[in-house]
Amino acid sequence: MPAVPSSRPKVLMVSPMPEWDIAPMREVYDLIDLPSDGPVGLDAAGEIAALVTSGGRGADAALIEALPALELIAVYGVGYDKVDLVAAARRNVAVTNTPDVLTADVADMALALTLALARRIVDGDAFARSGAWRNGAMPLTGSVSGRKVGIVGLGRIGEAIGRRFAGFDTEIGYWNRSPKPPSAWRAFPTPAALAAWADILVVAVAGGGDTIGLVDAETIEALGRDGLIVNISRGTTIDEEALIAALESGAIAGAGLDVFRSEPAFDPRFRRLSNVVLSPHQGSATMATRQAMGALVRANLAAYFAGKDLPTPVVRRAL
Ligand code: 8YV
Repeated sequence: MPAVPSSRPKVLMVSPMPEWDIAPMREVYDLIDLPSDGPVGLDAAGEIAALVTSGGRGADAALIEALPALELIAVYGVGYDKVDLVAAARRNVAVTNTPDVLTADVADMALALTLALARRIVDGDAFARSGAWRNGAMPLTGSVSGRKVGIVGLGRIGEAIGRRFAGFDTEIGYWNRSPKPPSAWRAFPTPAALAAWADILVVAVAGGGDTIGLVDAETIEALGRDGLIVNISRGTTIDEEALIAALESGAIAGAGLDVFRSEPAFDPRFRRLSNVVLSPHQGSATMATRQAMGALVRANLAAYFAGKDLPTPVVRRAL
């Protein structure tokens, strides 16, 4: 018997999502996985009105152009730097993301990396496990409390990071592209000026073309030999070559990194450095947050297919 064409909306899954999102989505939509060689061989390409993608994968111009019926790109993440917004606008495609629900966990990760780095938690764990402790104490570490923390990018996540650091009796400074209302936190005119003042530089700025290499060699060197750098934003926001050079030469003391220029196959030189704490892009990766992110992706899809206002649009469709 020939297959009866389905009248359910077709949704292209560009990146995998947890089963707790897939199962309810499968009840309503025909989910189509993007083939590993791209959209070219997709039979249903002309019927796909919405796609779901991760922050890391996004949707490039070739994918957008290959889907003539596309009207919605739902990003499972707050960062939409990998979505080609120009191509999306050209085709009048709406874009949604998952802001707010991940702010707390990503901010927590910035603190976790800072503490792990300064207090050498990972080294301490290895030291205790190896039995080395029996032969003497581990070398002393550095404080976080009372230090000067500079935040690059004072958006929702940057502010949440600042609030957390305030609990550590730190002085807080920041650089932000646009001015912020006056507060007890000190504003700096450039990332380099902020780094020259700070002991710990936390990068929380959005990714994308505007911020590639924003934390450059000058900024990294300005931090100084005792300086620590923590990145929970995107690998692109720091000049990674300059960062590796500074870590190798001791121009800065260390780095806590949740993101890398190339993920997951990050630069192997990081693995050889003893002054880094590496995290495999775990900022939003808790059960509760991933469930909330998935719910928001599903809410955006549902609203789109019902013709209602999108709950968390980055870009709306022009009518
Ligand atoms: C996710 C992220 O790792 O929100 C973002 O921009 O980078 C992360 O929360 C990713 O999008 C989940 O797939």
